[in-house]
Amino acid sequence: MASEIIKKIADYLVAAEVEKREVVKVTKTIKPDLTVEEAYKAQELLVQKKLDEGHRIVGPKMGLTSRAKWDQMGVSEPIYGYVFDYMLIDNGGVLPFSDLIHPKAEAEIAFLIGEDIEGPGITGAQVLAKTEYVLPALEIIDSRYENFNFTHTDVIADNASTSRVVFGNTLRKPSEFELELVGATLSINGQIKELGAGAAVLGHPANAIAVLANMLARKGEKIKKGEIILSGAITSALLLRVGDFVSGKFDGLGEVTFSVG
Ligand code: OOG
Ligand code: MG
Repeated sequence: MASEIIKKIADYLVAAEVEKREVVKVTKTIKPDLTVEEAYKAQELLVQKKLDEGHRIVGPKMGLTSRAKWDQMGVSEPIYGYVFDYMLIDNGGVLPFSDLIHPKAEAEIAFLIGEDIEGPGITGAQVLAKTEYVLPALEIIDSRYENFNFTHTDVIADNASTSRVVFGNTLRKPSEFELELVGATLSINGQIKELGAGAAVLGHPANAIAVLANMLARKGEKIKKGEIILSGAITSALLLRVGDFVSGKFDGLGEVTFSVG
């Protein structure tokens, strides 16, 4: 049974998302000594609330898996959260700015999982063997905390800032690539703002999925066949404004775009 205080944290963060309102971080308001275990418990309650409302999980996601993100956010340990069906935006579609608080965009490589992956002890090579396809993605993160100001445990409780995702249309077999060498650019209004390669994500994006499998194993859970999983941003995230046209280009995996309306 979750304690009252953990329920309060989940309610606080769900309300902030629904009301599109930034809030002061949990470790400054509700629970200064929030532990990693309690933070994932709060995240679990938040996820359950969404499931109870009829939303469906697309897959877990990894975050804070590159040096660029660690430097940008001041938090340097990988975390996971969950992407839901209501968060999906079509490639080339519109992100309604008024739906969110202070969205930022990230370029990521996603994995469509072909077979269950159960930790502990999973390696990147094992992940690749169980990956049906890889595809490019843009994640739109929208921390519910003011100024994206949070600690490791705050961001875990906030479902790892997960908000919207645009998947690309090009699905390729992972064996066709050296994913760590896949270059990516992130542009706004035709100007390249960030660039990097798959290796920025824990040396190889499949390593991020392996870390996820091993983290889920601590709770007796696994990565499931059919899930589509973001491996974490390759570069730092870019703050979005109304009217922006955002494009992520990935070598061999095509382009993913959306406009901010
Ligand atoms: C946390 C979420 C990070 C990623 O890809 O690193 C994330 C944040 O930066 O607000 O999704
Ligand atoms: Mg991300």
